[in-house]
Amino acid sequence: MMKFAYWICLPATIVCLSLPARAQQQPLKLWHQQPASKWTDALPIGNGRLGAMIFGDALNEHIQFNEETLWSGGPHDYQRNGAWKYLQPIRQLLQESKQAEAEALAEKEFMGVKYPQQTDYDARKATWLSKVKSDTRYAAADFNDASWKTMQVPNNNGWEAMGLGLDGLDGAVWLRTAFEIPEEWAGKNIYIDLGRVRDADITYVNGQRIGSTDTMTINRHYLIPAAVLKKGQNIVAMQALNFFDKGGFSGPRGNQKAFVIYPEGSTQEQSKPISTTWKYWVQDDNPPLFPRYQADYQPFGDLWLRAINQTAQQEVADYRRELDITTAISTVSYKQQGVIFTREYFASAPQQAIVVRLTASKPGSINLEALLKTSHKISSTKKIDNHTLALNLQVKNGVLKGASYLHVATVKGRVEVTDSSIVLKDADEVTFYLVAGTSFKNYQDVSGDPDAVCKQSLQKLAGKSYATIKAAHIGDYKKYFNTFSVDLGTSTAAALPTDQRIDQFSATKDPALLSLYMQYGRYLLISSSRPGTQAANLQGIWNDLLTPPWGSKYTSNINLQMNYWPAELLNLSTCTDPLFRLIKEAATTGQRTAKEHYNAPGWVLHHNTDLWRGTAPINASNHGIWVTGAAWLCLHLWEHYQFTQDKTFLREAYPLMRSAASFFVEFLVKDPKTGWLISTPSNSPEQGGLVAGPTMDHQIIRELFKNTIQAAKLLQTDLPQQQVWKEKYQQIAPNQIGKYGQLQEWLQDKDDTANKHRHVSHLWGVYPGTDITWDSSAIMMKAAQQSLLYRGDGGTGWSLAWKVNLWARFKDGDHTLRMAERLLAPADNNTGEGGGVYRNLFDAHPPFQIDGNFGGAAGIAEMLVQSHAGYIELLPALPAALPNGAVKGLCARGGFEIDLQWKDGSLQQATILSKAGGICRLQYKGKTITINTQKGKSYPISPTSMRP
Ligand code: FUC
Repeated sequence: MMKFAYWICLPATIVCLSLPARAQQQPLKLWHQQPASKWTDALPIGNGRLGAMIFGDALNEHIQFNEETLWSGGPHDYQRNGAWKYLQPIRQLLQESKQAEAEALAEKEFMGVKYPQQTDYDARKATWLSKVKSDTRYAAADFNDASWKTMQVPNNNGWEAMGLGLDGLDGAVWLRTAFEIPEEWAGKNIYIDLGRVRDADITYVNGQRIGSTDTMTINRHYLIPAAVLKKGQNIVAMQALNFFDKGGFSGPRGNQKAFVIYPEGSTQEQSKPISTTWKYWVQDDNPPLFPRYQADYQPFGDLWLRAINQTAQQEVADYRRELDITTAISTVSYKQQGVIFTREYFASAPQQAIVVRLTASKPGSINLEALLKTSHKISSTKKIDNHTLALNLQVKNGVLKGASYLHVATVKGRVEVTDSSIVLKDADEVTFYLVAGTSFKNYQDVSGDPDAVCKQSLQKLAGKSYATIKAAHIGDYKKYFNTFSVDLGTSTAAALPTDQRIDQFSATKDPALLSLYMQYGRYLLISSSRPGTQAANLQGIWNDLLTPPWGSKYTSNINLQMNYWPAELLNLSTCTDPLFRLIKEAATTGQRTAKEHYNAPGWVLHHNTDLWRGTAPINASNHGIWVTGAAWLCLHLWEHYQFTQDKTFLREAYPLMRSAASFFVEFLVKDPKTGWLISTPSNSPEQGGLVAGPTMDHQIIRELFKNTIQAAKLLQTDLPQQQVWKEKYQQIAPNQIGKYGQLQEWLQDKDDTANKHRHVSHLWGVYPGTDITWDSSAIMMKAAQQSLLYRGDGGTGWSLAWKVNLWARFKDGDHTLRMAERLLAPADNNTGEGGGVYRNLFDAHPPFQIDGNFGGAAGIAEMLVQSHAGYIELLPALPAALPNGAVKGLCARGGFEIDLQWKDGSLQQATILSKAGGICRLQYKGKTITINTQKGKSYPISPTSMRP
């Protein structure tokens, strides 16, 4: 081993002074020259518990807000008792290669329990259906629908997303439109095609029923008998029956056309279009609650600030809105009739309040009406006192209640609070404090008092000036944010508005956008996951939909974990606290699932969890039965120890790891064909169906055993178990190389090289795991790389982010950067949405899903430092396009913090801060040095001696 020189034992402070202060040159701001026109243009703020999206309109400001514990559902058991009786039969079917039969049996007997229960639901649904179906007068040709509203169809994202105030609408909705029959078709039977409808429909023409379909996946293709048709105008009326989630016409499946008619005997090619403007009327919006496997995260409300005395005609000039991620303050400023208006917005953690401050350059200029609205149907507003308006609500599909109080403080002017608004006239300055709470106390207890939470928060604000509150917010935020800085170079593009930077982005043109993206990932984590709060869900804490994509819950076959990939690395270790609480709670519910589904000790988590800590299999047996969620989460416990060297933490975390490991001791079975221990039944997320022995599971379980043994050794405990885990470890099916030189995704060599699936599960062992490294097996590493080459460079947001990390682990800096560039591609263009970023830099799956932001931030760091293989490697995957840069505060396993600078593609200088003492092995370009460090000391590395 070669050694290179280093200077030792200089205190960190001296070292910091000796480094050029390069790393924070660029303005870390997102900014735009126009207000948000949609939610993904708006700028997010959050304090871990309360989140808000700032639209920034000058005359009609919209602040959509969330409180992280407002979810549908309620405390209940998710596991299906006695499901374990079917485990062996399912395994047997898989062993006999009867996958379809295994999935069918598992679907029937092995999935978790829905809430509310299916049996009650079926009866209630039948009663409801017979009631709504019996009233068909709206189908008649001569029914007068003049008072109905109109809707443009189809609505791919449901009628909820049409801006018609129909968010959360389930039930029976009538839709009507007219169509004309060309004369030459007279006397013919006519086909009408209407595309798909969520969820069921009964369709009539001129009052006659022409068809009905009760699944959302099939195109509505109905024959209208000639006898039903009239000369000239005909009326088609549909009763759409929507039981849950999105509703209405969802467009045709495949290449079919929708909203067309054509005579029997001809084809769709000869069709004529009919109107896509339909009248609609909600007949019944109260269907029985649809049983769901898990709950949905809910939006809370909307604060609107509407200008009075100023009309849209009065021109707004010099408009700018921005988000400064160094202070976590968003600002809007504009000029109107010579007056400069400025607003500041932040989510204060010390005060547990969202603060909105309005000022104007001319006294008495602020005139507005503030309204609190919500999409929750069961809600009301009321005046609390002369400065406070309250919003109370109750979620429809669950037990939780919420309250939000809006308190206003003004300088000069008049304030009038009614039960529905706060009106301000002629004020000099205005400050709003928005607080919120729910009845959630923990996943088993919903006895909280939301009004009391709001009152308490307001009390804490009493007597404090805006300046004090703002200063405390900045100080508090900076404690997290200032632990890390990065400079990847800059250019003139850095001065452009964020949307323009995104539109023209490449790493060479605008390297500063990459560092902004990295820091934005940290901003989003600090804003959505702080000690004491809930873990960041699929959308962090930001959500405006009652039925958000995938419930905006916690998907644990990649997405939840990816949210925390940057936490340790990017010096936000304490932001993992909510994840660890989630793990602890899921370990309790997961024990019941382990017992009832597998008759096994320990805990298990399948591919999703929610606020109520569901751990049983959900959705469908072909992908919901996937057993390694808990094991994967345990890696985060071990990583926290690795990065912090905190033994007290390890002592608390160890029982969770031990419990997860004890599950697999029981669960793994011997494959009769190979003799290896395999994981069955399970799935390689989320493809290939229910199988025996997916590679990913084996990598995760090996990692779990390995880390649990190491933890037990450190804690000097469980000697006999260590031996058992070791034996099991050795017998687990190994990684295998298949006939295309690929790393096999399954036990059998059946990979399809044309498969472009977003999940690259079998590469888990490369990242985030350590099952495959260049040191342990270069051959396997190459096979993994080959697999990724086959999979290609495309993907959803999070999939791209995973590929950033993987290419960094393969140490191909240029490919890593290429993936990062794709992750930063504009998601939102005129032709639709793709994986990339929205105008507010939120990650696009699409739709918005925050994991890509976090995974991407971690992946950029993996280009600069890696520490998973027993040593710290500096600049392991530096791309040619980023030859110069600096980073400070990047963390490495072993309890080290690293500052480094590079120039012309080579390391210039590095400093290693040892936070826990102990041996530090450093590698750069194949050279390794070992430093015996002391806790609290910094070790600058000599630049001259590091060149190869
Ligand atoms: C998994 C992924 C999807 C999405 C969802 C939340 O099911 O396969 O792409 O990210 O989680």
